[in-house]
Amino acid sequence: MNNDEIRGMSNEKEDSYELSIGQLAGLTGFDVHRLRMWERRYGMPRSRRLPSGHRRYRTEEVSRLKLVRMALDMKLRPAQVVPASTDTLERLLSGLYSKQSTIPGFNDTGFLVETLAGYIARYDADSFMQRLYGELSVRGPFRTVYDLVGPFVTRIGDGWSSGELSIGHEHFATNLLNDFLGTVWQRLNERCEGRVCVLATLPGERHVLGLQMCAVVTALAGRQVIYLGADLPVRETIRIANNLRPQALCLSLSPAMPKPEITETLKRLRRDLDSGIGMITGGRGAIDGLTGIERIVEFEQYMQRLTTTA
Ligand code: B12
Repeated sequence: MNNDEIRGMSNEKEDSYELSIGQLAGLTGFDVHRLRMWERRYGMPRSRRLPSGHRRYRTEEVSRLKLVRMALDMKLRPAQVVPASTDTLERLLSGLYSKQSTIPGFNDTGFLVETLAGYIARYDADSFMQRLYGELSVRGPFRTVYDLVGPFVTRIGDGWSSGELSIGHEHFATNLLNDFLGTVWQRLNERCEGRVCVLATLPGERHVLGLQMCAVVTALAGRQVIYLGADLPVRETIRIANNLRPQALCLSLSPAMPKPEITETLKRLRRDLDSGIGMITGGRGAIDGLTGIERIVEFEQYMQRLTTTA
């Protein structure tokens, strides 16, 4: 089944039970027979029946069942985990993972990303923010952005493409992340006395999460962030940058924008920016090989670039 078909099916019935058993099986990797068997045996995953007799599941079941899979992989018994609520599964898994966190190379990102996705599926903003701030206090800003927020954004994008999450979920998640990342870099920025970096996107670009992540790393590198956000006219970006004379103009580019348009606009920016101002681009829409414009893929490299050059 392709993405359009999946989306079409979930739009057939606009209520909170959005997934058919086939969709749920496809999205969680548990086969249809097992899902039916578990419902008979444990009453979960709970479904609602349409007049035709077909089952419909809440979209939250996907992240709950992904946690069930993680718990089964950790050798817990189906009777213990299949009927458990998402909260119970999170507590169980947090306990198990924290015991293992001392093992070198151990990584619990998958569990955390799934937990965050579960909060989004349930529109639970409080738990989502609490969890992110909790991780921030343990991991610090760089690792939270790099290890957690990046993979989480990808998870939300994939959830939307597969029909698991609605566009409303995606907007809900994006707005919460915007608040979180904005608060993090603004706090760091208060203490920055280093050179300025101007952060912007190109006209027409509405994706700003990459830019917000970039702002956190910029402030961590001790640079003062001047955040211009999305969709500013090029003329204005040039005027501000030439006035402020930053170390660099840093641009976040998504793949949604047409490449020829990006290339033209970047060339124009480079031509009209003072030559002493660096130009750094990042994000999946960034383009290699343009004279005087650096493309940086990883935030580690970006941090290094800002801190090792004046
Ligand atoms: C959230 C989102 C939206 C939101 C954005 C809200 C907001 N305020 O930001 C909304 C709903 C508005 C949206 C709209 C659209 N979107 Co959208 N969106 C996404 C989503 C889920 C996340 C995008 C994001 O923020 N990524 C930012 C970061 C996390 O990712 P990244 O670019 O890979 O960057 C990494 C690094 O490179 C680095 N980085 C980023 N910037 C910088 C900068 C510097 C200097 C450095 C050093 C590093 C760096 O940070 C990241 C770390 O992992 C993606 C799916 C995805 N998996 O990315 C689709 C996605 C980008 N969107 C897509 C599309 C098609 C669109 C629309 C055209 C849809 C439509 N038909 O309207 C519009 C276009 C709007 C526009 N004109 O810009 C496609 C693009 C595909 C393509 N190749 O064309 C994607 C990939 C989804 C998909 N799989 O189809 N979108």
